[in-house]
Amino acid sequence: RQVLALSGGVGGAKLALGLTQHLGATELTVVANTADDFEHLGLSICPDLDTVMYTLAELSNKEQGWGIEGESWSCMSALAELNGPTWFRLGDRDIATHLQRSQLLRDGVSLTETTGQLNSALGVSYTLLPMSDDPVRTFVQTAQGELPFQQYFVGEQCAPEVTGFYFQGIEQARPQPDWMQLLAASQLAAIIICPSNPFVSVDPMLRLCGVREAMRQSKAPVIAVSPIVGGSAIKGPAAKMFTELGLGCSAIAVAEFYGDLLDGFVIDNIDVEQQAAIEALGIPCLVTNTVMKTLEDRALLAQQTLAF
Ligand code: FO1
Ligand code: CA
Repeated sequence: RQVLALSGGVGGAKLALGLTQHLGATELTVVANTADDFEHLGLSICPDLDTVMYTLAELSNKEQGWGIEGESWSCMSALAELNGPTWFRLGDRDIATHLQRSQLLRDGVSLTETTGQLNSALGVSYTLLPMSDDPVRTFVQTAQGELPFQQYFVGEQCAPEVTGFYFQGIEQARPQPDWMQLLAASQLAAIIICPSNPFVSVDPMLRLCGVREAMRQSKAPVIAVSPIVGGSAIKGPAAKMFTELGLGCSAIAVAEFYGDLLDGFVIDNIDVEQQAAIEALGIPCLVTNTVMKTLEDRALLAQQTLAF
C-alpha cells in the first residue's frame, strides 16, 4: 500500500505528520510545492520543502509555521548591522540548511537528491520529493503590478489585492519522475491533496505537464482536505485570494476549483450545510473536524481521510 500526499507549507505539513502516525516509511510519499522557492543572499531557499522536512523531523516552530523551534538569530542581527536585507528572516540553524542545499545544487546534485540527503540527515525516513527538479517561480499579479511570490507574501504581507498568478517555467519544468511513477503504480491506494493554498501551493503542482491527466487516470482516489473552514483560512492568504478573485470564500469554492479531479472532499463540521451542494457536484463529502491543533487532531484527521 502506498499513499501520496501533495503539500504546500504549514497546513499540508500538519496533515503529512498526521499521516506518518498511520503509515510506515515506505508507505508515504510527500510531494511539496517548489514554486515558492527563491534565491536570496546567494542561497537557494525552498520554504515548503523545509516546512515539511522540519515538521516531520519534529524541529518546526509551531507558532511561526515556518523555520526551526528555538532558533537563534545572530546572523540576521549581524546582517542588519551591515545594512543587509532583513525583510526575509533566516534563523542560524535554518541558514545551515540553505548553505548545504545551495552547495549541493551548485555541485550539480538534483533538488530531489539534495532534499533526500537533508531529510535523511535530520532523521526523516519518509520520502519527500520536490514537485520538479526544474525551477518554477510564482509571480502574484496584483492591483500594484506583478510581484515575485516571497515579495508579495513576506515583503508586502499579502496586502496587495490579487488579480491572478503567473508560474514562470511551468511549461518547461518536468514533474519529478518518482512522483509520476507512483501515480501510475497499482499499489497506490490514495492521493491526498493536503489543506494547502489551492492557488499558490497546489495549483503549481497540478499545472506541471501531465500531472492532472496522471492523477485522473490513477486508479487511486484523489481526496482533498479543504483549507477553507467557516469562510476563512487557518493560516495564510487563501481566503483573501478566493474573495479578491471573486470566487466566493467557502469549501464549495475550493471543491469547484479542483473540479473533476476530486473523488472525495473533506470539509469541517462547521461547513456541514455545504455538504449537499458539494455532493450535488458529484463529489462525495466527509464532514469532520479539520482544524489540527494537536498531534491527536492531525492523526485523527489523517486516519479518517485514509478510511474515507
Ligand atoms: N515567512 C514570513 O512571513 N517571514 C519570514 O521572514 C519568513 C522567513 C522564512 C525563512 C525560511 C523559510 O523556509 C520560510 C520563511 N518564511 C517566512 C515562510 C515562507 O516564506 C512562506 O510561509 C511560504 O513560502 C508560504 O508557504
Ligand atoms: Ca482517479
